[in-house]
Amino acid sequence: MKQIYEQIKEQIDNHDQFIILAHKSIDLDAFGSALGMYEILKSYGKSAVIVMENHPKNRSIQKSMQLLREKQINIEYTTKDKLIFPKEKALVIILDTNKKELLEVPNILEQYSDCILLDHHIESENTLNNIILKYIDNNASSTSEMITRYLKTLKIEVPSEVATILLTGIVVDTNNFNIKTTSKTYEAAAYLMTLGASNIEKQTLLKENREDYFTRQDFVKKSTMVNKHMALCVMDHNHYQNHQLALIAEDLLQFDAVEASFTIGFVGKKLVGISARSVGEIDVEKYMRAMGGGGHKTDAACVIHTSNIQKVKRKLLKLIQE
Ligand SMILES: [Mn+2]
Repeated sequence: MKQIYEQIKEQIDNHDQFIILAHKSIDLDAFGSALGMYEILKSYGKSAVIVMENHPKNRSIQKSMQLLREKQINIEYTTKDKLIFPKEKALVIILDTNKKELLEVPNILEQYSDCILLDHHIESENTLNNIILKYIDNNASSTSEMITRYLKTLKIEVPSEVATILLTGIVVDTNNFNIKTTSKTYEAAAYLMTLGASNIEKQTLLKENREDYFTRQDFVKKSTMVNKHMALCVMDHNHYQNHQLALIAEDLLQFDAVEASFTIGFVGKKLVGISARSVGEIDVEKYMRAMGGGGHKTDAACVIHTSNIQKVKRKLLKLIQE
């Protein structure tokens, strides 16, 4: 562990400017870890930017950014069309994904040769290669947990709002400390509390509006059991965000007998997504990998280029029956 931190430090020392890059549709785990990394770089006197989409749709991200602004915690953001750091001096730090096509800037490696990656997702054949340093910890609940451990090792103090966002990142990725949660996850959470993370603020960031809640409950109501232990929800023909699919799958896990759940819905034009969740025994990553996606045993997803949602459903049901 210490060795990997030393290797990261070496890379940081070798560069002057840093581009922090996460996956598309940035979520709280990616954003929390990006902020944590930003603080680490700041503590070394380095300048960094976090690459963000133009107008993040995720309300929790909007609220987090607003919270930082209100508390005058200055974070440098940029968008993918404004990456101006010179190639030779910049290091790209990829967080919370290891797949090229999921990156906010998929062709980043063509623009910048120096790149390191910190992630907690399982590697696959599409995992980014040609990277100076890869730190992938599948036992970590979240990238926020990994970065928090790193902060703790370095004894770096971050603003309490950043600690809150990191904690919220862990909460989201563990479905409220239910999946992928180990003693280290709680240790990371405990450390964030000592840095001033607020449970009240955390709840505020996670609050949703009533309409979204009711929409979701309608889909939960329409879900069915596909066998003794698996629930399925097929959404309508409107477009939804990945995290909306995930929330439905997570809701379904709360019910008696449900050990795994799947939500299928449109996430774009001719793009059907599946979000899969498991309480721990059933390996949903296996199913999502077979459908062209990936993730973890307990939370995985895939996206399929098609406008036929029923076909996706049939394919998934067939896989489940096998
Ligand atoms: Mn994550």
